[in-house]
Amino acid sequence: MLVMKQVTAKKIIHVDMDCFYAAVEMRDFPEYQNIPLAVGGDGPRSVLCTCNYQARQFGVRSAMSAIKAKKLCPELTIVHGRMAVYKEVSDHIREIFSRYTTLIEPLSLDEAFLDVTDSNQCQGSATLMAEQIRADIFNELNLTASAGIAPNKFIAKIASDENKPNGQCVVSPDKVTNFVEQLSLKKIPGIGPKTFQKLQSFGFTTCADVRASSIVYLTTIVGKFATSLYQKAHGIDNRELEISRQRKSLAIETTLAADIFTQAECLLVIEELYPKLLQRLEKVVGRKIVRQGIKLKFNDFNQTTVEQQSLVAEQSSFNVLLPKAYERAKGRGIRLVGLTLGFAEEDKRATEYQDKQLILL
Ligand code: TTP
Ligand code: MG
Repeated sequence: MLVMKQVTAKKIIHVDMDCFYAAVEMRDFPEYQNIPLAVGGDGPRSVLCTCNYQARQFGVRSAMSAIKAKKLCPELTIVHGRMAVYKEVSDHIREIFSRYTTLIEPLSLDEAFLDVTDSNQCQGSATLMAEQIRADIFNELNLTASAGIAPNKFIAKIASDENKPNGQCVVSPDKVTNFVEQLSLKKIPGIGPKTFQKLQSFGFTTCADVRASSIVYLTTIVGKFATSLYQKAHGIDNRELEISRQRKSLAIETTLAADIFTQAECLLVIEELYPKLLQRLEKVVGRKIVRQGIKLKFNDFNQTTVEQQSLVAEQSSFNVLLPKAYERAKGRGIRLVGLTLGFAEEDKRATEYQDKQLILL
């Protein structure tokens, strides 16, 4: 007798806070509430972390230079971030998530995937759970969040952006095809402006275009990324949640007050950064270093990284990596210097969510 195993679709919620840092500032300082506001440095060379929706109406965006933002929106107020407060809010939203499921994959301070497939809350309705989570966040923290509800992480993440701010979007399994067909390839994680341009030059703009093609042909354009792209265009994403996302690297960097042009100046910056890197490393417990690297950003905003295998964080090795990175400057000024360490992958069950995970083992 043939036994059919019924495969039920997963229920994934992606929650993402609305203009997170800026929203916290508006909440805590009412004078910021009705004005275009950004969080970041306000020096001539600094970039914005984020901005509120009023500022976005002027075209201001995250990661934009303060200068450009001010040009677009002269009345923009830029305030410094308060990381400790954002971290506290983040801990609180994670506690809210944990009321609905133990399967949580935080992506950053303000966003996380939740797998609620087996959760009994809200009669098992992921849509209602997302509404309830957003209501909890609003009632307890006076902040708004948006959510995407879908059968996999890829669709849930894109869906959470659809009805931002303070909205949610449900893509049920039978709606996945419709949802992806109209989707611009720009929205697929991993497709940056350059790859998008390239795909467009070959006539691919939406997922529908990719669906009509083949992996073999796509490989000639985007190489190894073709299979993943083809699957995504079909709404397929079989990735499980990574329950304890481990830090893969540690980095410290500094944007310089003025561009520098010589290796000697870079060495001085490394000397300054290195003790700070060690300070941060002290807080990373029990991780094995496997790589160290140096990053330079040039005054045309292009950047380069040079890495080497390493088991320790040696300042002398950073110095050794410098000439190779420096020669790529080809006369351009250097506006940022960064040091990075890469860690070995470890047992995924090891960290933050260990206590909750015991139930799952
Ligand atoms: P995002 O969720 O990307 O942005 P957001 O929450 O500000 O806005 P949205 O409503 O579109 O979700 O990032 C979350 C926070 O992370 C953001 O408030 C500030 C910080 N951040 C940076 O510091 N630098 C960056 O380049 C980005 C994109 C975010
Ligand atoms: Mg956000």
